[in-house]
Amino acid sequence: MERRTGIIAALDTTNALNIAREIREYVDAFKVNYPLVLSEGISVVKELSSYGPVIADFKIADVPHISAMIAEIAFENGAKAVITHGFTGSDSVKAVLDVASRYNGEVYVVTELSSAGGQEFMTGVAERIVEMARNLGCHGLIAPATRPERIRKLRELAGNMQILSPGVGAQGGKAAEAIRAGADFVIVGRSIYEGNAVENARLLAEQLKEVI
Ligand code: 3DU
Repeated sequence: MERRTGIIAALDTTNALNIAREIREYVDAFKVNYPLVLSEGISVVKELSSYGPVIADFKIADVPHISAMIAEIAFENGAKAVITHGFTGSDSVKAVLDVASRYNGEVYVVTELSSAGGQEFMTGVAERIVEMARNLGCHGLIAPATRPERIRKLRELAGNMQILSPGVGAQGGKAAEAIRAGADFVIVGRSIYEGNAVENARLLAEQLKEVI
């Protein structure tokens, strides 16, 4: 993913298209998740793509042929990247990568969720997931802004993979701290789209100029 501002807007809101149009100059990409796609339909990916690259955060986690089908639907509808889980094992992640390569698309792998529950099981296997993602040639990782010390640790193992970091703002993480710990991008939802999205995005971009 090409970095200019270091911000990826998570558009978990039905007003996604308007917000994307208004904030595009302050962000590098848009992330869509199930709430938006299940309510608006998959065509929203193509519509959003006219304002910038779209990452389909479907947290793919299934047997390989189903994981591949999900990735195919995301890419054929214009997604530039997909997010997959890594705990499924390498066969499923590889299936997603194979589809991505046909579209010149990118694959980002979840290491551990930014919520407290992410520590219950996922922290224990995150390092192994990073190693697998790196060996398979994935483009990047999703790592928690709520735990910068974990970003720092996973960064050491990540090689050339990019780190995208959610959990900023509403979940308590700090954008600049995540970047300083080794994230390449922060993923920000509510702290942008709740309230004045343009002003929120502009201020965050301004703040991040110092650290990227
Ligand atoms: O908390 P926010 O409103 O900034 O939204 C965060 C987004 O990032 C949301 O779409 C969520 O599904 C995603 N995400 C996490 O919050 C934490 C993760 O570990 C992975 C993805």
